Amino acid sequence: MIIMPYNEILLINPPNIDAMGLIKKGADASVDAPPLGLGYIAAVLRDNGIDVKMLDCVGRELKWNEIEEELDKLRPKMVGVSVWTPFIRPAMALAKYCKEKFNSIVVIGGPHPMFDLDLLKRPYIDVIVRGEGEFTMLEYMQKGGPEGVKGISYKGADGEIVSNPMREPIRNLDSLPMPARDLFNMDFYIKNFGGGAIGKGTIVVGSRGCPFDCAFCSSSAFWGHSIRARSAKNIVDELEWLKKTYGITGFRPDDDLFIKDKIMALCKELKDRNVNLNWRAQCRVNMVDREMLEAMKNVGCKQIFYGVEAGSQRILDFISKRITKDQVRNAFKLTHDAGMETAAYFIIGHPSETIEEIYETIEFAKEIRPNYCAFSIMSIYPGTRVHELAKERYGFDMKNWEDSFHPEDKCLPDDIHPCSVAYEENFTRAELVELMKYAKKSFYHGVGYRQALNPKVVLRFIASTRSPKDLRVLLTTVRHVFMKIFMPVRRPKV
Ligand code: B12
Ligand code: SF4
Repeated sequence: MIIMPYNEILLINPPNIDAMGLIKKGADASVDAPPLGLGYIAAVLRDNGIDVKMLDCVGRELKWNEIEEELDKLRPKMVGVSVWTPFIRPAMALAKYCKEKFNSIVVIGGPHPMFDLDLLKRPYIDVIVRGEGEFTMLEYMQKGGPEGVKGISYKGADGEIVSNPMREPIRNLDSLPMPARDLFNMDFYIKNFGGGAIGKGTIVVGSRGCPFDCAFCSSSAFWGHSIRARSAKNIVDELEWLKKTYGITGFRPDDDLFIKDKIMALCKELKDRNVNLNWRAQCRVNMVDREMLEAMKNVGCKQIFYGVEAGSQRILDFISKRITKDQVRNAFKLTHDAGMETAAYFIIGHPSETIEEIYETIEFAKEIRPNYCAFSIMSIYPGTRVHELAKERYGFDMKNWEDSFHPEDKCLPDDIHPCSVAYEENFTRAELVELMKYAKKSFYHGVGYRQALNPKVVLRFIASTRSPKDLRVLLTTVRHVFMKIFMPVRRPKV
């Protein structure tokens, strides 16, 4: 039998679940950035002469019937669908549609399928790409089949799951082409970019891998423990191109982890090349110091987001966050001293967490006085220790991740995602939602309203309201301020 290479593919960025008409529009968590993973794969395939089309359902805000119409026109021979757990329902529906209607070869990849190979038991999934997709996909297409292609799992002759060995990580990320942003509706992403203080912008990803093992996160299992970083020159080349092409005024590096040398090199490059962009970054509290924060501030960094996760040291240790409360206090003080705003992310409902520890988190949030504070409930993702603990501690068994869909939930910005699975060891999902709402109210009641009423902040907020998302944040803040003035905040009964 002669095996022919595959020379065309339709890559698909599935829609939010609200596009399926199952929940109210806007109730889904919003996505403010293009799917760069698909962009990188597209760029590598295109450079190697493969015909790549992109169906960017999020960026084009397509409804389900429009997606079907689009697919009926394209009749793809092969599709590559990106699958994140919150998008599993639309992703599987797309895969099924393409297989049943056009008998397409269906390849899936991304952070969900890597840890859920049982998806291959479904008749409409042919291949799962595990880990980095660029060269696995290229080799698979050039070979015209999965046999011997590292990083691939597929159905064997008798329907059993065959997993080839993992592919070695891409060592030199500078050797990758820039993601094919021309295939996305960048106007949508730039308009919806949650920029706030940094204005019109988008994300770049400067590194892959993380040496930490936080219990709720699958990043190091997916990308590996060693950090592979692009050079500062390569990142700034991309930023200059983005500025010239899309007129961005700001950016957000969405790396999992920043290390000081890399940040210092980036700051120097931004300064030497006089790039003049505003930005904000997410850092770990134990990996910042005064010198680094001042260097960031001097080249346009306005805000730093920290994943604090909990106010109880026992919980921080239990989830292997490897930070102390004093490091948190210090990082917030240093960041404010350097003249930047802070945001703190907390999670409620960690494995083994008690009600007292949840209240400790809320009080700690007030103590460190971030300019912005988000509370989420602990969600279970495949490939995490939290998933293992859920199985061990209360017999959690998620055979079918589409079951995680909760259409009854209304979702405010930063609130629970309708498609997330709560960790329910000590509290039910409904109780966790109540506690999360209380945490938010209590924070605004105690601290947030003072920030919100600061005239400088109010003016900046109004000036930077450009998108429906910004407007929603503004209205939520206004509502919280009024709640502070008129409504008492009571602890929920749990
Ligand atoms: C940027 C980012 C966002 C952006 C969105 C950007 C976007 N549209 O992609 C924002 C801030 C909006 C966001 C939101 C959320 N995010 Co997020 N995000 C990231 C982050 C930090 C980087 C993504 C990225 O660009 N990576 C770089 C590119 C190159 O990698 P990639 O996209 O994964 O693609 C590679 C491979 O996965 C694979 N691949 C991917 N798709 C496909 C498809 C095919 C066919 C093939 C062959 C291969 C393949 O090949 C690609 C190239 O190597 C990742 C963490 C991480 N380091 O990846 C989390 C991550 C993807 N997010 C995550 C989560 C949980 C969320 C939220 C649910 C958080 C929340 N509670 O609200 C929301 C969901 C929003 C929604 N509506 O559902 C989880 C997903 C876990 C899971 N199992 O699904 C991650 C992995 C973080 C983590 N470690 O837990 N996120
Ligand atoms: S939460 Fe951040 S630091 Fe922790 S393992 Fe994930 S990427 Fe690494």
